[in-house]
Amino acid sequence: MEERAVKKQWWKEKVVYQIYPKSFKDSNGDGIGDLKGILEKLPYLKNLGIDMVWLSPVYQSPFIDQGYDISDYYKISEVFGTMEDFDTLLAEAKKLGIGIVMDLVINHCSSEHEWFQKALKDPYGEYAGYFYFEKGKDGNPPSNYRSYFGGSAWEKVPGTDLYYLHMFAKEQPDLNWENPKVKKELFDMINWWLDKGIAGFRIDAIINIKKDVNFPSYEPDGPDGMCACTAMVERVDGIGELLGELKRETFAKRDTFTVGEVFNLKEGALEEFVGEDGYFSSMFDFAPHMLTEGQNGWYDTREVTFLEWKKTIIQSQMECQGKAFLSNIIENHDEPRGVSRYLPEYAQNPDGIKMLGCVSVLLRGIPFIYQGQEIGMTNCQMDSIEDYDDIDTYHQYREAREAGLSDKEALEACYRFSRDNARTPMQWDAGENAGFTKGMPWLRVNENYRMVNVADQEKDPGSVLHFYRKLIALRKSEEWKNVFVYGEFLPLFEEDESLFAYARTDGEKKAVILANFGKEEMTVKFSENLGKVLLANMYRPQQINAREVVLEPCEVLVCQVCE
Ligand code: TEU
Ligand code: CA
Repeated sequence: MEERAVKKQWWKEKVVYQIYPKSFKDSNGDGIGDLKGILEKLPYLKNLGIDMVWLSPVYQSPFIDQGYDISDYYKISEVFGTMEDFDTLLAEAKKLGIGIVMDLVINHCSSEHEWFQKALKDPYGEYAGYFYFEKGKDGNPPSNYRSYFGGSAWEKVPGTDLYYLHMFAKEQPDLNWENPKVKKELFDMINWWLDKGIAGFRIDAIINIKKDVNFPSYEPDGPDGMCACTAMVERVDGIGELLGELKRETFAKRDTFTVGEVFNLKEGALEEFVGEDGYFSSMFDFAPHMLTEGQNGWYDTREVTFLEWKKTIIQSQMECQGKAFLSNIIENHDEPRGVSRYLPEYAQNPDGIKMLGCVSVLLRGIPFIYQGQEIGMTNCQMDSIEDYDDIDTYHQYREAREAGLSDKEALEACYRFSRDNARTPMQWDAGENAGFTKGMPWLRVNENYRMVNVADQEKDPGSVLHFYRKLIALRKSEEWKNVFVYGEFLPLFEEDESLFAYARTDGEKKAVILANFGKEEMTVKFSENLGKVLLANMYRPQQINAREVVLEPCEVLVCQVCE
């Protein structure tokens, strides 16, 4: 395909690391990660080759949804430290050339936010207009929307015949983006954080901010007679006006990096959202994650084949080639560990883990690495639902039990898909609590921390950690960054059911990535000559100098191709 020139922009050349502060490093022994703990680990992140760090929310919050329920946008939760701690982290990170990306949660706030408290005190007053306070219908909620966390998306306003909308928890009332006062409050807050010198924002659940204020009900999609609230989100028009205004009033005033958490994007809206002049710099490619979406929840997800997963990634790459820059992940704080999800049992070993990481990080787009991914952290088997601490996991467990699954079966679904798989404490060493805390960790440490931890992998040049360092260094190297950052993505052997292969080229140089996800060794034949080996997870000479190569199971090979 004719490759349109892709504008060079600073954030396109970066590698981003997502920190879930609550589970990263505890500095004061209360069992909860904090800002001082992150400060302590900045040299580790620098050494990994990280350029930007996205912090999941650290604002004041009652932690109903682990901080995605903000009660004061201008305050750091005392759980994580103080605003001085934040300012120190920001400054020290900057000294190391690391930008801080904050999490922007503006579809909803916490029910403890003063705006909502004022609205409850006067349900017909000014602050009720900051939310959606709607009359019920015949003693029922205004519509049959189900929230993401189960149950009606409408909650009674005490002492009235009104309900308020909450697409997430009832403690997360949706903000009314039709209200100019709400937009002004939010834009002022965003600019206040940008004025502090942060590098940008990851923007939470942003597709949800536009509502159809008639709140029509839709065909029920489950035995509860409700329909997913996304039924309205997917149908309503007009989000572009809101996002354009958001960008004009905030991000566009500076050279800000923004990455949207966008689900349910309408057909054909890619460039409007993340094209050269899009609302955001980038957005996450969630297509691979959506493959396992169950009809009713985690308990009825379907098996996904390697070929389907590979083709989904290729499709995303081809759709945005020359138009947009997606952000590529294998996991995040809402998803199970990529190693447990995307690697077949026989490949869940250091070679397979390196292979998966390599295939993801060298794609076209911005690589996001989630805390612990760089050492190959895996899902964590819990013994009972009480071992979890996540509102969505409780909800999914309930759904499974109500659908007739046993406790064991429901727990199995949680083991495969719970968000807490990604939220178990970072595994720093083989000591007590994996070196995460000297106190009682807020969430169980994965028992495999004695085998999977930073300290041991630092000492082993053949470890996953050392491989990730080399992988990131290759992507950013003077010699190859133009290829891996700005180069075209060319899928290869697309129909092969075990080989994940693609090329990256900037027209001058070309590299191929060959990954054998199969159980057997395979011979790959090329029309061009495989030359210099750029990266490998198994022994390879400096040069291949051949047009064919035999790959072991779980072997990944990156090499230059010459005509
Ligand atoms: O998630 C938004 C979102 O789309 C959710 O449906 C997500 O898929 C769900 O949480 C999966 O269990 C964002 C945050 O990433 C998530 O942690 C928050 O719970 C949610 O918004 C509400 O702020
Ligand atoms: Ca702490």
